[in-house]
Amino acid sequence: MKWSVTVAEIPVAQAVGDTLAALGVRHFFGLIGSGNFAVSNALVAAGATFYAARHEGGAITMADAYARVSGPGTIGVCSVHQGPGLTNTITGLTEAAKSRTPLLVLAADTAASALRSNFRIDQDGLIAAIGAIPERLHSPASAVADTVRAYRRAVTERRPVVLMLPLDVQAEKCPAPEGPPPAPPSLLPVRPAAEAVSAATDALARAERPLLIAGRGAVLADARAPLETLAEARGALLATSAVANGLFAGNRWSLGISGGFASPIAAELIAAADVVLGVGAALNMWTTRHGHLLHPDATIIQVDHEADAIGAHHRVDLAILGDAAATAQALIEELARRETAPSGWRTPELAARIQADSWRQTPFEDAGTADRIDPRALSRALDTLLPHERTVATDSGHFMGYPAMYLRVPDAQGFAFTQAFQAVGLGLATAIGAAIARPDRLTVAALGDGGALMALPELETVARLGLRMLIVVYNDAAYGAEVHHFGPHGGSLDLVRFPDTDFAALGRAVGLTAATIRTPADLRAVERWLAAPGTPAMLLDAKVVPTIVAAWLEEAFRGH
Ligand SMILES: Cc1ncc(C[n+]2csc(CCOP(=O)(O)OP(=O)(O)O)c2C)c(N)n1
Ligand SMILES: [Mg+2]
Repeated sequence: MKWSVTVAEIPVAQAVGDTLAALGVRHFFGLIGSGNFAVSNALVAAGATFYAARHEGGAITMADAYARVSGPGTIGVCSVHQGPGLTNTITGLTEAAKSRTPLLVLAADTAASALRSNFRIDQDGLIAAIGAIPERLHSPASAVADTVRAYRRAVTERRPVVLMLPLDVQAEKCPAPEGPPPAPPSLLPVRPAAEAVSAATDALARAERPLLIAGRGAVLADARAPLETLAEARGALLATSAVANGLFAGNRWSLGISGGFASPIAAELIAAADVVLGVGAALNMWTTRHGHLLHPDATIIQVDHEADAIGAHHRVDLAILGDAAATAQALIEELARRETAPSGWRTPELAARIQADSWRQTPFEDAGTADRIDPRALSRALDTLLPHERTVATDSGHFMGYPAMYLRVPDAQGFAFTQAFQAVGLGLATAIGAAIARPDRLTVAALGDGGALMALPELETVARLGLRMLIVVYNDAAYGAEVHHFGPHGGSLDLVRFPDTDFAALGRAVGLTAATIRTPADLRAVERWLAAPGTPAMLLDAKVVPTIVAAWLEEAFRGH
């Protein structure tokens, strides 16, 4: 029996779309098939903007980067067809799971009874296997509650959640929700235990050369201000993991990135620290150069809001379980209570050395020729040419250190680094999601030729969406990382070298502005482009010297 006389009914897909819009979803990414057509249209009808990718592998990473660059409080949303639509997201979804990005994937699913559907796979099992959370619309009656629960888990657990939308449930109607859905509870950050704060303050108070290394946990906790105050109170220097690059931009005591990308002066000072406070940073092999960057006698304090992260990669002498910002605040208060004076490390001479010896000032022998540009010279010239208000998104590969080292960013949201899964090919989609999150900034997509070719369909997306973007392809016509990995051992490199690709022609074919860069003088094309706002995004096919081997990569291969 039906109560339809008094209870209005709406399609389940509409209930899902209305609920998500009411929860605050304003932008979403995806690729439309029959299974997600209705729900995506419902979300658009409810006020959200949809961005169509040309491959789900792009759509998922766009949503991931959109969430990262928008900052705490915003989740990424991606809508896909069942079966292959979902399997196409798996690499980018794994990246998001490893990076703990709050993300909601709306994935159609076959009806429970459609045992022989071509599209049928165990979607729940697949999603669980990569560390994301499978959720499900269980019935028309629970559709709104199921949607709210999936959204809430993505926000509070900071993980990608895949909400399965079975076609048979979608085909039904459900009662129209009465009033807006309940907002997820706002959870206050976890304060650390007093004993842990006291022990850490003891160590910090004794330090002569204290150093603070902040990671993504610090970015997510919005901890810049309390961390800078804490560092000032103790006269500490500041550094970040690669993914948190930019967090302390503009602070004269910031050394930039700790790890393989660290400048010589940064590496020297990081190694000199006698107390290292890692905050929301895994202190993994990349940040510590396989543990060799930090002094063997340094006292290591690690702050994380998850017990599992503490000591996972590096020796830890003192652990503090707590939110990055709340812990910084507690340490500030305890230092003040004890009236601890700053260490003597911050001298004007040291500040001058830090400013004078960054990567941009460190000399190198320019290996450029008449038809090949040195990737360092290219990166340094771009840093000078491009507006400071920028977002730098990088792909994976040998080239990736150059943009991280030479291209300054205005803040942590200005650096989009989807590298937790070390997958090649996510860079362009990362840049697209970033550009949509921050249209006020110029987005720089730094790609290798291998990664650019993996992401090729999304060049069309950049042009179609009219994004303000400079795509820089560091083109060595090779999987350079593999060339430099195996070349020194005398292995055949035939499988990892390719004929040169004309990326400028590929860019023009989809409507982008494009230029081939062989010498620094060719970068005048970028100046002309910058001077003509409103022209389509630009692609640079930079023919780079293929023989230079980045020190960070050599070190990673050696394991020290
Ligand atoms: C999806 C994926 N496939 C393969 C690899 C192995 N891999 C690491 S770097 C690299 C080469 C990337 O080439 P390119 O984008 O041109 O950058 P380059 O190293 O030449 O600077 C490959 C194939 C990977 N990390 N991820
Ligand atoms: Mg290459």
